[in-house]
Amino acid sequence: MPHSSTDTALAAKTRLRWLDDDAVNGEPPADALDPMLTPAEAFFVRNNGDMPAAADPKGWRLDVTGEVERPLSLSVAELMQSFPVVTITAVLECAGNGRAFLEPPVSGAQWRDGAVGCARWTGVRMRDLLERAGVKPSAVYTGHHSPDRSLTIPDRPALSRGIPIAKALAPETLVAFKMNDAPLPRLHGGPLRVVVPGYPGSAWQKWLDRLDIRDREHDGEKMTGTDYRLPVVPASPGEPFDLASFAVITDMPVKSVITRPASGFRASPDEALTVEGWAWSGATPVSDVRVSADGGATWAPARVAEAGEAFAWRRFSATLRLPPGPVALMAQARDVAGNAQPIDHAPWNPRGYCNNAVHRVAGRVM
Ligand SMILES: Nc1nc2c(c(=O)[nH]1)N[C@H]1C(S)=C(S)[C@@H](COP(=O)(O)O)O[C@H]1N2
Ligand SMILES: [Mo]
Repeated sequence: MPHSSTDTALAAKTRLRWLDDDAVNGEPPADALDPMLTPAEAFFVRNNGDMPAAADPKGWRLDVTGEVERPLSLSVAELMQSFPVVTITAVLECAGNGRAFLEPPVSGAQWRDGAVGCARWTGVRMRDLLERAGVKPSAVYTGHHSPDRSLTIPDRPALSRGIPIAKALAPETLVAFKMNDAPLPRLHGGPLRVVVPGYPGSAWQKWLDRLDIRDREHDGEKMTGTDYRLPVVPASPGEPFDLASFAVITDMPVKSVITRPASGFRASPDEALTVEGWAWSGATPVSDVRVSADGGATWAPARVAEAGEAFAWRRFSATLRLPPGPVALMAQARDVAGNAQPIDHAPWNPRGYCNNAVHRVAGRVM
């Protein structure tokens, strides 16, 4: 890994492949995503800049500022004691997951399939904080702030994003201090991070120390230009594009990942092969999943576990009998609005976001 750190938290990330990047960025292989709750050693890490030095949760404060009647300043202990504590199981996916498969390629962290995970997030509702502060009618957006800094431009924030006020007030949006029932690790934003189920990972600000309420769409670091924005009309590689036609990504597309068998598997023609994995989406629920072992010529419906929590991923599995030879397994999920994962290519965009093309796992029946 590029970070010759003795940091035990990094060393414990045994399933991550570290990307060639100055910031700490790493993802697991798809088969490491097999458990319902992604274990710490396999949960991807995405940093846009440096990381705050080991933060002492005792000294940490969260300020609520901007378009509110009563600005707040709370310690982590006060936050935990002053509001109802809730736990939500939700998928966290980086908008750049799958970027490595875009054609033609685009620059940026070359995530393959693993910049996604599912965890139990425990914290307080952002809504409760904002009700305590008294949101003014002028409020339209949040601005999230944290102390991590850009690695290239001194003193500039690494990232400062926000969400529409309606999502900030939605019951699933949290300021979290636990992940999978353990104190939120520093690598994942401890002591406090934003949890915005259904939104791209960039909205899930880590090391949150200020929640600023804005009277316009937030214009913090990586909120403008092509950053975490998609063209609302199709874009073509090499052609000029009009920034005015780009909109902030506020929803993640339907997607799935095959976690079993693992890439490079060997199976016997005498035994049925079970193909399993996870399907998830943003605001529009998953409806069904189908699998193919012949490049999409034929498909078999997968069994999909009943919907549990709205933003958790759902298990799918299908049992196939395959003749000897090389196989490429594919899974295609669809949402209740009829949007299906593209078989070959998701719409190209200049920054390579939201590539939800089907996942392929190659192996051999012999
Ligand atoms: N302060 C801060 N928060 C951040 C980031 C960052 O660079 N700095 N990266 C964001 C992005 S782009 C993603 S995908 C998620 C990744 O969360 P994780 O590292 O816990 O997996 O954190 C988000 N929150
Ligand atoms: Mo991200």
